[in-house]
Amino acid sequence: MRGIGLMTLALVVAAVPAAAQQTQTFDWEDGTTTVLYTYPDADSILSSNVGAPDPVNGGSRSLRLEDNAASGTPQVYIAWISGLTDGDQVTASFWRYDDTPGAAPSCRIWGHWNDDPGDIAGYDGSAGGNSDYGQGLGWDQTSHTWTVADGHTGLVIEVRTYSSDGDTVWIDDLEVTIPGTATFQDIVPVELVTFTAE
Ligand SMILES: [Ca+2]
Ligand SMILES: [Ca+2]
Repeated sequence: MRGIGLMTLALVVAAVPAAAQQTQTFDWEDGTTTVLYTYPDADSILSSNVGAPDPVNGGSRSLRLEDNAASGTPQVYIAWISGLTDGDQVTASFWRYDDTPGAAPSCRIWGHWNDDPGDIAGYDGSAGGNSDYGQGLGWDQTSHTWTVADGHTGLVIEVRTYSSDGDTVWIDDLEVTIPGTATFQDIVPVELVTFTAE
C-alpha cells in the first residue's frame, strides 16, 4: 500500500516554490487498495474495494467499510502527512454513501496528530474533524481543514464509522491538499498529483 509514486512526488516537490500547495487524490479504481490502517484492531472495520452492485461515486470502484466493532468508534486511516509546522493547513475531502437519514450507518471525516513519521499507529491527540454525518440521502461530499498548532508535525486522516456491527458505508474520491513544505508520509496510492500556487 505504501510508497507508490513517492519518488515522482519528491522530484516534483523539489521544483515547487515554498508557498505552493500539493494535492493528491485517490478513487480506489485500482480494484485492490483499501485503507492504510484500521483502529483499534485490524478487524474493527472490514474494508473492501468493490464495484457494482455496491454504490460507486466516480469510475467503477469504491471503498466499502463495514463496522465490525461491538462498541467504541472504529476508524480507518486513509492519509498520513508529516513535516508540518504550526500554522500549516491541511484540507481533506471524500465522498460517502449513506442512505439512512438521521440514523446509523453513518460516517464522519476526522483526524488525529501523529508526530512519529516512523509509526502509523502513533497517536499524539485528537485533531478534531467535521461533526456532520451528512443528510443520508445517498452520495455527499464531506471535508475538513485542520490548522496545525502546539508543535505537532504529523496528521492522520480517518474515516470513523457509526456505530454497530454490520453498519456499512461507502467512500470514494479522496482529495488531500497540504503545504508544499510538508510530505505525504503515506496515502492510499497516488492516482493524481497536482500542484497549485497559493
Ligand atoms: Ca471510484
Ligand atoms: Ca446514516
